[in-house]
Amino acid sequence: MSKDHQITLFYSPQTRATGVRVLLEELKVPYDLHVLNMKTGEQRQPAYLAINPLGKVPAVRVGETLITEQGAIYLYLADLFPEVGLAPALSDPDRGAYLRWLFIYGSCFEPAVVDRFMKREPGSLNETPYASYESLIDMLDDALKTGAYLLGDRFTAADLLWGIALRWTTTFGLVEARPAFQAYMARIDDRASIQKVSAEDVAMAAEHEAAAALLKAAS
Ligand SMILES: N[C@@H](CCC(=O)N[C@@H](CS)C(=O)NCC(=O)O)C(=O)O
Repeated sequence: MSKDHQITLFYSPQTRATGVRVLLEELKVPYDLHVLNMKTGEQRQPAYLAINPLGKVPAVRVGETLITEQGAIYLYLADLFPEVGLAPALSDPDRGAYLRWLFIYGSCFEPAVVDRFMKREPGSLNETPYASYESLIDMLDDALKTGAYLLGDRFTAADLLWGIALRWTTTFGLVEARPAFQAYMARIDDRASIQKVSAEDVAMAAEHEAAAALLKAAS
């Protein structure tokens, strides 16, 4: 267990790394931010490619353990601090639904949303990893109609992943803002952790834009 080790989050504002920072705030643990300016391409420099050869954030280092991919990071961090209660334990009957939602996110939801964003024909029900966009979104809608959170009354790390993702996908018109989604997003947005990180992201993103503009002007 590497819980006592230093936690470093490789980060860019207003990206998929934002949710991981929110999770760390919810866990109330100290962490270092290693900020990458994507506007100047720092994520594609050799130093960061040594952390994640795909050049994507988030990545997290806990002691000597390096983790990439949102689902894996949420799973690891929430399990590392069980006392906070953001992850059902292995013996808890809710563990199955929790893992399911964490994995559906990366295995089904993101591919479905990216197909829509790229205006790609997704293929038949048995060709896609997510059956159809409609069935996936209906499944999410059904879950959120019956409870405040994905696991009913219980708030977990999976809700941070999904709540934040629904916010950006509905904002970009990739997912329709159904009433259950709106109520869910409002509940998640209300959390102090999100408000703090979002406000800091706005300032950091503006700094990154300015640095990129300076670089461009100098070249
Ligand atoms: N599969 C990755 C995707 C991460 C990802 O797409 N991150 C974007 C930011 S939202 C990124 O790092 N883009 C930088 C680039 O491609 O240059 C995950 O789920 O963690």
